[in-house]
Amino acid sequence: MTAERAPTAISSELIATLGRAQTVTVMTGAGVSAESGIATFRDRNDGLWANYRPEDLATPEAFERNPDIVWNWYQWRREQLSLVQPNPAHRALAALECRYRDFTLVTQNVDRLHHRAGSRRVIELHGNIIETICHRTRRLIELEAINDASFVPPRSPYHPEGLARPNVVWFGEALPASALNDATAASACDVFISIGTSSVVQPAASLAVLAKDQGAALIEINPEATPLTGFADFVLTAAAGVCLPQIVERLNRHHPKD
Ligand code: BV8
Repeated sequence: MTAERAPTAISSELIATLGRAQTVTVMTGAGVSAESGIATFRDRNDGLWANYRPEDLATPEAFERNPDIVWNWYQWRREQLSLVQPNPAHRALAALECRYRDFTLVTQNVDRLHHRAGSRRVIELHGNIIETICHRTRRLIELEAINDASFVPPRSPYHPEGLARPNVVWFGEALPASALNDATAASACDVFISIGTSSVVQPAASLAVLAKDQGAALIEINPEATPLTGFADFVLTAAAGVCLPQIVERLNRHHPKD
């Protein structure tokens, strides 16, 4: 456990950097959904799933071995999602998008809370758990159309041995080429803000360093230090739901939208 880091203030230089930026790219991880009550990947799994590590469940091998256990884990996560709302961090990012002609939100999260908060230009690097696909053909499945409760997971209508699975990218699976290409292109920006990610999962974690190598000012927002902290130009040791609304408020005050 890293030592408790004192919260850092939002400097006027950070606000000025965002105020004069033309292109802004944001990368979010599970920490942005933490204040909605969604456990992060590196939080301990509670209750029902306490004996499992996400890395052991979010893989094609785990699904081949125990499709019912993996399916039920995602059903539990979908249920958790149906009970929560976007938090002030999600809403602040939707407001930030309106300030810039060229703003891209790249997320590792699969919960679609950015969409529910009103963000429009969202690149989902790891898919989403709202949609269901056939694990053999990868065709989208309308779950309602096949909700045959006698099978867990439901059988796919598209392949005799097909099973329903969430439309996420599992560890060991390739990211959607179009999403990765668009996110890589968006790393060429004036400011890159990395929020609520442990910066461990690849290739997502390399985008922040790529942005910095191309001349972007790099901001990290996270209550804890990560492998990215040493590269960042600005480090905000804070919860996203606390500091993002403050950033938006100060930008609107000192750099009103033209
Ligand atoms: C691939 C969907 C290749 C599933 C997820 C180098 C290059 C390429 C690959 C690798 C590589 N090294 C290793 C790999 C393999 C692997 C990998 O990265 N492993 C890690 C564990 C080392 N990568 C892959 O397998 C990727 N695929 O590379 O394929 C390939 C190419 C061709 C053909 C075949 C294969 C696929 C990775 C995608 C995995 N899927 N999600 C699901 O969700 O069920 S990743 C999963 O982790 C989530 O999406 C999550 O978002 C993501 C990253 O974690 P974080 O978001 O950072 O969450 P975490 O809990 O770790 O951290 C939360 C942070 O928030 C903390 O820092 C905390 O301090 C902070 N926080 C807490 N509260 C707050 C907060 N911050 C702000 N405010 C708060 N209130």
